[in-house]
Amino acid sequence: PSHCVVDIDTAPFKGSIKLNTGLFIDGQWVDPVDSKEMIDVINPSTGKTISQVSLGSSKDVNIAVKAAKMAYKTSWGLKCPGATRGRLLTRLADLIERDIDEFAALEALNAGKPFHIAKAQDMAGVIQWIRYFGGWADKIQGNTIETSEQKLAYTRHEPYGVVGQIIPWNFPMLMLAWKVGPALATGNCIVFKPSEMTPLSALKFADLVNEAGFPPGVVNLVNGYGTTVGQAISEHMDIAKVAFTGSTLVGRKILEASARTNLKVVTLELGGKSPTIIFDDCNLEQTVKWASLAMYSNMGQACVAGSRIFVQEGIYPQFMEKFTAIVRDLGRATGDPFSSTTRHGPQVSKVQFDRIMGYIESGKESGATVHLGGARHGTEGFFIQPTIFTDCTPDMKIVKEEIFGPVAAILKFKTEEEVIEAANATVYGLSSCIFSENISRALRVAHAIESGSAFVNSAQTVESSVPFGGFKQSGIGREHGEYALATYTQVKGVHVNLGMMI
Ligand code: TXE
Repeated sequence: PSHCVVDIDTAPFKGSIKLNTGLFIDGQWVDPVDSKEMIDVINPSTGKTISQVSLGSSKDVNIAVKAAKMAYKTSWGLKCPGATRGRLLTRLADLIERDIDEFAALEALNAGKPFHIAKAQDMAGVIQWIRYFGGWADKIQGNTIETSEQKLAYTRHEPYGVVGQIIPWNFPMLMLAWKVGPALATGNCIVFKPSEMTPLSALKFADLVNEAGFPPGVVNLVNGYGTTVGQAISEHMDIAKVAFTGSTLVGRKILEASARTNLKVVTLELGGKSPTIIFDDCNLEQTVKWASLAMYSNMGQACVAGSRIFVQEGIYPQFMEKFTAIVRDLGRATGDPFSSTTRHGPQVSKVQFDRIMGYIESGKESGATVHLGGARHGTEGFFIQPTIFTDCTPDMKIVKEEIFGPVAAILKFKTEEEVIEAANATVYGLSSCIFSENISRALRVAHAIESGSAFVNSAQTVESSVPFGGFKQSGIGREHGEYALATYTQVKGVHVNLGMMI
């Protein structure tokens, strides 16, 4: 059967990992209804196939939604006390922690993340997020509302029922945790699709959902392509809400699908072209490190990547000298994700590699200067050197479009007013970083930038408790914190007559 168990030898990581490669529906591993085709899962460090997983279709989505509906009616949602949901989420977090090395190895193998970073950051985040939302599960509360003495009015925050979740490849487990945590805490059942490029860690996750003791059908996984399985989730009449992280292009398609079908609630976490703004009065030693992290962490494949770096002219030469040294060091730490000295791995796929190389070419053609990098690293796999472009102007593609790779565009500025205007001259609005030791100025600029997150004298330090999401075309809705609960519940106003007569 296609839902076989594969043994993945992750040497030099110790041991091998057993994975079910089928679809996880109603608490069981099953074959797709139709297709006997499989999806090749590629190791981006080598370009070679690691394994194959089942390829689902809209028919499998239908079956998964039926199972989720049944679970919602019988054993989850309002049928299951919040404390029980919380305990299951906590148990799930504990099991993920037990197997953290295997998860980190799968992320390293399939997504090209340096193993030690996948463990200390991605997986630590996954555990934190699931625990955090486990803590919310018995604290979902409505309000009583003062109306008149003859009336009791109150609100209930009820789950939607079945929600769909479409997961990207840049943080396969972390993005899953961001979505699964609040959905389960609030009592929803889930049908989710991992990215077809990075499905391996989600397969292991599904096994742990069973081991933790979630009722069958509460969490269902359908592997497949966006245009089939993703589309079927977006169009499904019995899915009441869909959460998506990915490209702005696909985000639009999901909204359109909702408009055409059942007007399901759509939350979107999309692309960005986030500014990093560096003032003359910054703490330079710290700033260059944060700016590098903002731009190059996860090989630039982060929605919040600080890919437009605005540097005030007074500090420009010093900044460039120190920043270049740091990025050059990062370039030297490029290589095998399983090596303990690696800090920069491959891009996730050939498609992404080609896209990014295309942007590097476009930067050169449009007259920007390659200050550092600008080429492939090595001859095998999808590695790209950390790259810095200088002499950039606002009209260039590399300044306007999301590259989603390790490519920074540096822009010089003079005044605060000028940089606010330039930073806001984008259709995106996900994040921003502001560096200045003048706290009044730093906060003034943080407030003036049109973005859903602003990091002052830091970067990428997202928290499970602080809302996260996009202004403008970077998205709709917020993840994390109490705000995420609001996107997984619908509010009912209940009116009780305590003595009104007609
Ligand atoms: O994303 P897609 P791609 C951005 C980034 C990147 C670009 C393209 O700029 O270079 O998007 O990446 C599923 N209906 N981000 O093409 O296609 C797909 O199967 C429903 C930013 O890989 O958006 C996968 O599970 N679903 C981002 C998920 O959408 C569909 C993270 C994301 O893939 C679908 C990733 C459809 N019609 C890319 N088509 C971020 N915000 O962090 C595809 N999918």
